[in-house]
Amino acid sequence: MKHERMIAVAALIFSATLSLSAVSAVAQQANDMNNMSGMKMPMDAPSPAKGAAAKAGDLDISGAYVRAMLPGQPVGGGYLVIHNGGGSNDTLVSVKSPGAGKVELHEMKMENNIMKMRELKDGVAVPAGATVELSPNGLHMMFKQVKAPFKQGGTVPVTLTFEKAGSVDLILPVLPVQGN
Ligand SMILES: [Cu+2]
Repeated sequence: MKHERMIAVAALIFSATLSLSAVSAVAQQANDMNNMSGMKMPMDAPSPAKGAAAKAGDLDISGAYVRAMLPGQPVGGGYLVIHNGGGSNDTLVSVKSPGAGKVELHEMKMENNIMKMRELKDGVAVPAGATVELSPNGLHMMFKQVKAPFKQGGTVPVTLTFEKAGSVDLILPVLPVQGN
């Protein structure tokens, strides 16, 4: 009897290990594919093909996504790339989402070896001809008072408002924390 139970437990552990290694194999494959593209990108850089894209006047928005939230994580992070193909400077002044009480624009900065985050009350400048990236460990959208934690496979609608280009709606996919 006792022996049978031990076998059952061993089988359970074995299948758990198996599914874990399947997950890491998939992650490895994703990394290999990133490397094959020949572009030098940090491991957690967004893949523009996976994110949402939109146009607002002279602005091209691409690679827009939010990260799945970990259990107990109080806030969500959102990222995108904005290219200003026009001749005048613009500014991303605000972000709104029905999925969060408020969305702030933040930046991360190293100060005395400590990563600090602060709100950019004046928004994110998008100079003429420039490409501005909101990415993990840099500029980002911070979703506060999130109504339901962002889950992989889900979506989060947002409205971006620019000083000159006006407002644009995007549906952001929720991508896994690793391997996106
Ligand atoms: Cu933040």
